[in-house]
Amino acid sequence: MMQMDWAKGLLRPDVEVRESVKTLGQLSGIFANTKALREMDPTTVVYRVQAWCPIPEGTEGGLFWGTTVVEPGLVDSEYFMTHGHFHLKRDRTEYYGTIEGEGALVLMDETRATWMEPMAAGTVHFIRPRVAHRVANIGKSPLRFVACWPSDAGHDYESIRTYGFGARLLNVRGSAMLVKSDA
Ligand code: S6P
Ligand code: ZN
Repeated sequence: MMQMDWAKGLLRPDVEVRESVKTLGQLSGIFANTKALREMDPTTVVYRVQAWCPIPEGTEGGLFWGTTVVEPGLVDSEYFMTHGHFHLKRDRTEYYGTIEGEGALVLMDETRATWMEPMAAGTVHFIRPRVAHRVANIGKSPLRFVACWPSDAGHDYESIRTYGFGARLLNVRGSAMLVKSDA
């Protein structure tokens, strides 16, 4: 059994919980404006992840549970966001559920068609097979969400590092807009 603090959107820290922190320095390749990024503190935290993986990674038929907190912020006009990934087993799906904050779930299929679903307290999102997913914080406070995914899904970060998403979520005159990427 695990304890979840639903108000904070966090699992109770425990030996069973894997925790990771992603900083601007670690995410340098994913933001468009590398010059603006270089002028920012590379130790700035962009998001934190907890994962409860009660069975070995790769086990067929199991499920993992995790929390993510994305901080508010911008690199030039691009919102702070998660790295984003396809699942290594492309047909594996996932649920995201928003605890609090204001965000956008950016989704991309294998033809690079990219779209978004708004995230706010209470929204539940089903991520379909063969769809890459990334979350941007478009608000002024931390964006907190939970995730549930198959234990044999795996993560393909490489495709995103190399090709990115088909569009970027930018702050255009104060509003969040999905703008097609050149890459
Ligand atoms: C795992 C699930 C989430 C993400 C987390 C960080 O399948 O989608 O727990 O790992 O939101 O995003 P990323 O793209 O860095 O894994
Ligand atoms: Zn995933």
